[in-house]
Amino acid sequence: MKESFYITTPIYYVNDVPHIGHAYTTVAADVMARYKRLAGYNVFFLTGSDEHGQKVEKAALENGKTPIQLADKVVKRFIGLWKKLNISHDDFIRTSQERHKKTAQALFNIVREKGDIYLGEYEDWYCTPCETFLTEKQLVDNRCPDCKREVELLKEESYFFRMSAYGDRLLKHIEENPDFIQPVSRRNEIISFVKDGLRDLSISRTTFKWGIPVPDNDEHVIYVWFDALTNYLTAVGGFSDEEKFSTFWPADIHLIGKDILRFHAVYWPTFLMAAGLPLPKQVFAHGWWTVEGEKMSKSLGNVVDPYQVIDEYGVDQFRYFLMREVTFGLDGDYSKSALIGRINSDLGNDLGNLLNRSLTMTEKYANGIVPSGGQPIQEDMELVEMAEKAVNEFNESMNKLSFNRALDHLWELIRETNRYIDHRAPWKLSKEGNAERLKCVVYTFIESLRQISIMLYPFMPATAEKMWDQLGIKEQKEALTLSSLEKWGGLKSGTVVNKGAILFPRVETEKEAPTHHTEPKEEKSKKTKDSDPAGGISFDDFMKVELHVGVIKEAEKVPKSDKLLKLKVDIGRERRQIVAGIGKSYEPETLIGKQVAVVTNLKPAQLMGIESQGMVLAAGEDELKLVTFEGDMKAGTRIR
Ligand code: ME8
Repeated sequence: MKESFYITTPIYYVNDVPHIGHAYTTVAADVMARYKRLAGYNVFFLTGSDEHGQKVEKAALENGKTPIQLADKVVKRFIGLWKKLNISHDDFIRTSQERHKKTAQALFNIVREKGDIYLGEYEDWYCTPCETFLTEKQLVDNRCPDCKREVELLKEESYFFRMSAYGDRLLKHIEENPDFIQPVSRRNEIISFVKDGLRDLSISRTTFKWGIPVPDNDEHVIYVWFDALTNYLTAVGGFSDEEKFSTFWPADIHLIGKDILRFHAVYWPTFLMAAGLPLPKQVFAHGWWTVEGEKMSKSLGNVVDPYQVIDEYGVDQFRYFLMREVTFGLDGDYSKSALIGRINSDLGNDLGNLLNRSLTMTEKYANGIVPSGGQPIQEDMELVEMAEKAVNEFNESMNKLSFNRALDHLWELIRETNRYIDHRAPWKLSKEGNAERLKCVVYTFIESLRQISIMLYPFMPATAEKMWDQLGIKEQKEALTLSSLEKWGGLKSGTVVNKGAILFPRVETEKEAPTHHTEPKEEKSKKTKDSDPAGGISFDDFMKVELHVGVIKEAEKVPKSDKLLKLKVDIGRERRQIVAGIGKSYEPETLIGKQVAVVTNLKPAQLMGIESQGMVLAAGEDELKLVTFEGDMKAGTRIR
């Protein structure tokens, strides 16, 4: 029987619409769920909505709605977003559902029967927006330490949970299970919180009605965190479906943001201990997103709407950015320029370009049919070994939820495969008529792409599926599993590739608009004035032009132009995209590896809509010859 894997996100409040923070946790959980399915697990992936409590009741009132009307409306926004984001949850739980009411009441009863819930009187500070009780000591200037808003002093009859009785047991559990709370810095925070001593917890309210009634005393509703946390049991049949429950409980991972760690790592485990239920295996608290360096807030008007980002940049682009940009567990900053940078460089230049050129060459040199691998030699084996290493490191990182590290390893393989193509130069092998080597090289880079597409799948499922289509392996189910990566060569020879549309079109930025072709007139006349009237320029003027040795890494024709070629040129510190008018004199393939002279400080220009970030020097009118060097020169060497 398949091993099970149960992962959850927080259930989100319905008094607010979804933003990038909610998208982040849910995408991360989706990545993990997809990864585990790929690895053959029986996965249950849960997300949902937290609908009860004073906050929702208030928000509904302000909107002229009943709480359930508000919840119904906002839930649609969440469900719609998950669909748009390709979230593959197995269930969406709403705490207003009857199935959940039963579980929450059952848990309450069990703990009460055990003697760990008692009726008392409650007097404490309460922060309504955060749904949090605070001790006098926790207040900062008589305000909530988290949201800095005013707190209320509440005095009412309340049921209490005897949390104080579980501090030692909880501490022991945390210490004996190093993975229980992750990452480690967060674990230490919780340890010191528990060591300070746990107080009994008020778990019911009489001051509002929008909640689950306490069994046998409907003057009280169950406190929202006792209600909300129980959702994790409801969805896997807690107290109702023994078979399902024993399959999936305890949960493998509760994935949450660091804001709600205490509820998950202190309250929740003590409730479960009192009920005699096993504890979740891990609570993982990720970091916090800011936006362009600022805290995200409605009043600042900088809340990032995921719907908008997806419409503008694409769903997989957004998913990739979220998972790649920050170390999972640490805080991160969202900015448009960082997102565009990732799309253009990692996705466009590295991945998109690799797929595109690989398929073009498979069509050109192998009639679009994956050849047999033939006899790999040392230089092919280097890539094979690199792939093996990337797969191992990828898996290791994924199992630690180090998503950005996993992507780093994957991108090392992508870049290495691009380099492999540069060095093995299939166009040369073709010219030399070396059919055997050519077959082997084509097989090697296509098989590498298959492996890449599988590792990419949890992060960018729609892209991976497009790649499978283009690689012709969509129907080869056995070639699309994680275990197929354990051995090189899962791609069948004879597979017919099917080159499709470019996956990641470049995102033009505002900065790219001005070019030297549209330079304002005043600037031009000023330059003329500055130049030497005797007809020469000074040495200093000449030195203003930065010239460097560049090595051409990629070259392709610009569509609809017989003159222009799009080059990728290594200039030492970076790779530049340069559009050069040498298409009538050179075939793109013959240029790879050539050392050329590059003007590197020209303002970028747009040529037929393509950005050119420099100029390659050549001589001649019709028949152009590139300026090259007598000996071997390193990319980036200054020319003077
Ligand atoms: O707390 N950066 O719901 P909630 C990163 N209903 N993640 C963020 C974020 C940000 N700026 N903002 C929100 C609740 N999140 C309770 C949970 S669970 C039994 C009950 C994410 O709608 C992050 O996962 O306030 C955080 O924990 C969650 O949204 C809070 O969502």
